[in-house]
Amino acid sequence: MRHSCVPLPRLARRGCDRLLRPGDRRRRLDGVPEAAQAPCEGGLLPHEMRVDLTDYEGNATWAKYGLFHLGDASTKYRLQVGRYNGTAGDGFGGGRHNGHPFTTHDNDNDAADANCAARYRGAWWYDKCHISNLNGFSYEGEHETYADGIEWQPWRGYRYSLKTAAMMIRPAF
Ligand SMILES: [Ca+2]
Repeated sequence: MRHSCVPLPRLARRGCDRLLRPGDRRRRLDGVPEAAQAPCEGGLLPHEMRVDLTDYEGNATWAKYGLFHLGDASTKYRLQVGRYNGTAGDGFGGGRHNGHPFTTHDNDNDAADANCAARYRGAWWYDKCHISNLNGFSYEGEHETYADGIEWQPWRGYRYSLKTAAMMIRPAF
């Protein structure tokens, strides 16, 4: 998992400081794209994220988030995601993943008694447990087991493992 933010060159850092100071989430400036109103935490650049998904029947869909930020290792790579739009449905919505740290089969940081990564054969920002599981097992389409494939529940539900899933991140301004 790569960190979602990159250090800014000096010029861009000045721009970020002009937008928002660390910890300042309220200050707004005219002409600044909405996504750039996200916190410039520690002088790091706010990012947006797009998810592209396909199934085995030739369908494609997408979800875009105007706000995407991962915390560093000290936060266990806590996810901040919001401002959804798209055709796939919001697979990070409903408070299920936003604000949660990352869980793997050997590092349980989720909100469930069990380890969601072990139970659902993935690694993700689990709550207890998920409405998306893009690191799940590749069953290549429909499967009998529950929610342990490459799932995006709002689109194909909990018993369909997707053909492809791509998460793309770029600076938000
Ligand atoms: Ca747990």
